[in-house]
Amino acid sequence: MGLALLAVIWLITFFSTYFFVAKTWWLPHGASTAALFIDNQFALTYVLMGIVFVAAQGALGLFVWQYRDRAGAPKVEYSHGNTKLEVVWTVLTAVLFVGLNLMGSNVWARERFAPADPGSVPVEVTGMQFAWYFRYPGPDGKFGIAKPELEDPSAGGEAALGLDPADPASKDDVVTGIMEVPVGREVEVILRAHDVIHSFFVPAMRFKQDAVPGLAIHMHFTPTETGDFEIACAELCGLGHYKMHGMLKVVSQDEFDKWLAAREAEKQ
Ligand SMILES: [Cu+2]
Repeated sequence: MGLALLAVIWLITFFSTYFFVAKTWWLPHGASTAALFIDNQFALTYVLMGIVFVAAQGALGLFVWQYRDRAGAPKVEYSHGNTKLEVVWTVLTAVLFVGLNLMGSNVWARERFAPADPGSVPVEVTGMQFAWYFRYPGPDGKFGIAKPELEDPSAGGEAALGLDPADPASKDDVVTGIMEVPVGREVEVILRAHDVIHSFFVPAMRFKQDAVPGLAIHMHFTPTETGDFEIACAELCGLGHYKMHGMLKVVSQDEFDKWLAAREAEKQ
């Protein structure tokens, strides 16, 4: 029985470790400036935790077998633990967790607490059950006022966001259903939510942030490659959560300018 349990524990350990080592279900290719650091931090965390996991499960299997019940086995002795050992592994764990947090906090804070570059591209991203809307400020560089009482999600587009037509700054605002940005330039994301908490997740950009009703959350990222990248809602936000899918198109500056001008022209 001890041997069977050892085999089960080691097999579970082997297979669960295998899928991480073989990268069977892994992150998509990273396409932003923060991706390299985040991926390295991610890998380091997995390697360290993997070593601890394999060592602990290996020892567990071994002990299950070694201390099995058998004829002539010494009488069991129960201990109340070893204070010295407990202090050692608690301190080691604390050092590991705090250390990894401090290492990661820099890139985390850089996207959130440091303001976006003055030349960044502002895009307001609004999550509502169950779609993403993207708003660009237009040639005046200013977002018009959006009023909660004017919001009408069933109408879609500008009306969904509650743009106030009386505000001159809102005249040239462009609202789209896909997000398009130029490559190599910082994108300032202003995150809003209409109804419940959503989470704006762009795996290829290694970008994820909750959108909270009543808050305008400013963050930024810099795409480094052109292409189409998926946007998902990473917060279980209701029955239609599964279809809250969007697209991020990263294009050249030229293409971006043309696209935005065409959206602008459509408004007139
Ligand atoms: Cu959502």
